[in-house]
Amino acid sequence: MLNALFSFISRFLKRERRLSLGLYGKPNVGKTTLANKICADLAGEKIGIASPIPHETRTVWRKNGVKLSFNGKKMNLEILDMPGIADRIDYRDLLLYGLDEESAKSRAADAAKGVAEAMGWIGKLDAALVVVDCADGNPNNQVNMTVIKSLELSGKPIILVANKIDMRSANITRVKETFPEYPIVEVSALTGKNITNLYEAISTRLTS
Ligand SMILES: Nc1nc2c(ncn2[C@@H]2O[C@H](COP(=O)(O)OP(=O)(O)O)[C@@H](O)[C@H]2O)c(=O)[nH]1
Ligand SMILES: [Mg+2]
Repeated sequence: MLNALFSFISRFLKRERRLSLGLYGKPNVGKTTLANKICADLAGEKIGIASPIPHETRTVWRKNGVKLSFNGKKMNLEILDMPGIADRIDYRDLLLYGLDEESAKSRAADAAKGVAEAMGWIGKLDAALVVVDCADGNPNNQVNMTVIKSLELSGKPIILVANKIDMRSANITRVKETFPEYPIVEVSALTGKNITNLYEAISTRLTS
């Protein structure tokens, strides 16, 4: 109790704002790679495993004590790396990645639960990064629209992150045209390109 009080006073004096920040988006857009980059930069260790096989993240991975300090502004983030939101999960699609039938079925069933878990978190978070893959031909898809609308309806501030700008097929113009009402931060979670722009956006646009 006393510890909690000291911690509160110390945070207040340091003007350190707490913010729980969820990463949302379709499977394979690079949420975990981005969460790992953020956590490695700001907390010294990664949060989870990224993979080319869809639905690697099937439950919410959380990391506390992710300290962002930008232009004298201090934030204490909790990063929540969400399972990918998919409008169709079919175990047969996973067979193409070399999984056997049993593993594919179990992965698909867990992934479906993961979608529900991720959507259930929307009401509890302070803010979200909605991650879009610039190299995905169609950012104007049902998943992106549903996630953004749900976050908006819950009154959560959003930063739209256009990821994978390092890819030759990246088309940032299409992402901008699809979401004209949102400022977009373009990054490569893999190479770290422009990641400082994301830290600036979090520290200036998100409040708890
Ligand atoms: N080229 C490129 N690949 C990326 C980038 N971010 C993630 N990836 C790759 O995309 C795949 C899916 O990444 P992951 O982080 O697991 O996606 P998640 O399902 O959204 O969590 C992996 O093979 C990553 O290496 C990026 O910025 N550039
Ligand atoms: Mg993931």
